[in-house]
Amino acid sequence: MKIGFLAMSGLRAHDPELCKLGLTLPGVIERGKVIASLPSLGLIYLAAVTPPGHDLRYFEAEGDGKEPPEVYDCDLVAISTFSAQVFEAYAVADRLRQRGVRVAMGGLHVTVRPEEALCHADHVVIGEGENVWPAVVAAVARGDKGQVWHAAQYSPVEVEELPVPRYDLLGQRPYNRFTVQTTRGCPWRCDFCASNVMLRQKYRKRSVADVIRDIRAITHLKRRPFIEFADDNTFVDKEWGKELCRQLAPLRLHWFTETDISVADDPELLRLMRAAGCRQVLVGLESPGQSPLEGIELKTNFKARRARDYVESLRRIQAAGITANGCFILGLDRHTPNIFQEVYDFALKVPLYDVQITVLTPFPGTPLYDRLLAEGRLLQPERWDLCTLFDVNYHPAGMTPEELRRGVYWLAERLYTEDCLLQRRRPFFEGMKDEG
Ligand code: B12
Repeated sequence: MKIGFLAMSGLRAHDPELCKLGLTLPGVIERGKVIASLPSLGLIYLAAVTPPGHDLRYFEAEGDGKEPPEVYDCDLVAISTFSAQVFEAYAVADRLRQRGVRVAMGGLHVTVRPEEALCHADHVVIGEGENVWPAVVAAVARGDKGQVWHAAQYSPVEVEELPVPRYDLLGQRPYNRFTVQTTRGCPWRCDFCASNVMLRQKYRKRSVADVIRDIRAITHLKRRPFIEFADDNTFVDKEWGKELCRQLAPLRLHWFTETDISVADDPELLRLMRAAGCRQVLVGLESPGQSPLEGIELKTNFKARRARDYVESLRRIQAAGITANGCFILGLDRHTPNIFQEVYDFALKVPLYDVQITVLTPFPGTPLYDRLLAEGRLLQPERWDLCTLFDVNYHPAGMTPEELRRGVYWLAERLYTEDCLLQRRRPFFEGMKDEG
């Protein structure tokens, strides 16, 4: 069969005022360019586990959600879904099926809304795809009728056994960065976490040798790629992290990852990360003060406990020559309209090289979604297209939706100007100069 893997690319946001701001603020434009073009790692993993004998192609539907005409030559098309683009993905699936192409859908969104997806796809996969995908392909080849597949009914995905993703299928698209996974999951279970539905298993680390093997495969396609680790929390295990860095260093690459604030506790790890080419760590701080962080995790209270040393920890990371991208969620239950000024002050106090502000977003499948639905606080339930992290779709507890929107504009207009970027970044570069 001819099998197509169709990723939905580009970023999404609907709030017109914020979109207008995004087009003008230097800090937003810069970040948008960096991440707008990343390949779908999930789909190239599926390609890697597809049984031999099929002709495989990778496609991307661009930011406008339009599929390239070549997908219609396929017998089967696998589509990966996030909530924000799922209506676009359903529309593509409908068009494909009208033209006789069979469609399989998987990914974060359909994992929690399989019945909804079954109205648009022949096959819908719940959970991690690697171990169930060969069975889906076999079923389509036999002409079986469509169904919902549960990954949990297949042997669990052993991350130590993952093959090299099929980076070679990506072709000549001008990607800024290539994604590699070193770990799956996160020990902290935040109630809003949008990766939550895939995090139900325990935290899993891959073998360092396999990670290096995958990066080498990328370097065959692009000599010095920038690597983005598509992890939820890379450096939970510090000793494993040090070994990863030691083996990365000889490759002389630059990379970015997401991790929690505890990297700052280990000076040797920070030194090895820098030497291994780490350029930035993205850390979910969520809120500058302790109180709003109380109870956001289902089992632990890690972030609330760490909040009091956030400033010092971030300074240690940046003093090691690694820029920090501090992420804040605006509109947590204990946030009042003061939060916007507090985040601004915090960002300048550290000062943070990069800051990401997003609004609390009830993604389907999260405890947050269920709670807000039960409390009658969702503005438009099931408007999945609003799950962008930028569109307000709930009643915050400590302000009105409009106050939250206005506060985000206010803060964005201050954090992302040329002046503020300079103010936040100059100390980092000066620190590097002092180091010689
Ligand atoms: C890379 C990335 C992107 C890339 C995506 C590139 C692409 N074309 O796919 C870009 C930059 C385009 C992007 C955009 C957005 N992203 Co993003 N992104 C990520 C990131 C960092 C890594 C994803 C990844 O590679 N995971 C690893 C792979 C292996 O896992 P996976 O994709 O889930 O795939 C597995 C399973 O889901 C399943 N599977 C997936 N697809 C399919 C299909 C079939 C047929 C089958 C059988 C199985 C299957 O099998 C795979 C292997 O096990 C995550 C955060 C994170 N750390 O995970 C956020 C994340 C996925 N993004 C998120 C969001 C919110 C967005 C945006 C809405 C942001 C915005 N406002 O624009 C947009 C969405 C617009 C769009 N185009 O879809 C949320 C998604 C939440 C959700 N439930 O929908 C996440 C979780 C971040 C977060 N914590 O908030 N993103």
